[in-house]
Amino acid sequence: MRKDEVEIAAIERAASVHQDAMRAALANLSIGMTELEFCASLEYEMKVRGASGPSFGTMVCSGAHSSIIHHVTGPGKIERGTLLLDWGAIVDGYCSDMTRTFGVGELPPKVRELYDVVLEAQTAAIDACAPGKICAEIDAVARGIIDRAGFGAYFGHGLGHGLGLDIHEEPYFNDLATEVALEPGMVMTVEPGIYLPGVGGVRIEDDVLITDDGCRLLTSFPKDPEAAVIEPGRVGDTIHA
Ligand SMILES: [Mn+2]
Repeated sequence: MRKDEVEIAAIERAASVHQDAMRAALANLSIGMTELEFCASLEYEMKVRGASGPSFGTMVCSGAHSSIIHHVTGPGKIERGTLLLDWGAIVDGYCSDMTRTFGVGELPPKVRELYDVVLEAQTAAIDACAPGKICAEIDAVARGIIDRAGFGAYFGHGLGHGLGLDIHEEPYFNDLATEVALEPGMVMTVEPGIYLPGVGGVRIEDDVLITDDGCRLLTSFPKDPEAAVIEPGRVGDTIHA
């Protein structure tokens, strides 16, 4: 569960590859391409940057598909509106994992409402990560914010998981992890979400390293609501940091 410096460096390389690949793939995104076409483009861009493969089945969820937690990337077309992307790379045997929710042309108003709640929950949970904190309590930080916003019934999974050689490792952020404390060297995802059936979903996920006095983000892709709105055909311009 505790990664050493060599392992952490590999996870950071994987994160760098998956983020650079997304910038390249988004620059070539266009309305009407299928989820599978975008998936192939993204996985191509990861591999040309040195990934041995995606760290799990890349999720491209267009429109209402974003409300399906385990949507399988398919032949549906990418339209104007919500586009949820969950992806990661394997580099030197180690996994990265990230989710961003974009608005192609626009974030629909209801989805933008969800976005603000999910981002607040994710930010608060990351801020709470530190050695000695109980994993269930970190989960509760995010869940409490989503509950109070009225969407508790629509956050149907745990807050996150360890990652390293495997995409899902101990420990886990969920309500069962009442006796597991964070320790320096643990690498965790923080990925709250809200999914309204038939309307759309939002999930925002980053990878964090638990440090001696708190935590440090290993991923850095923009996530403010303005950065989430992308214009097909020239989206690379808006995403580049
Ligand atoms: Mn994950």
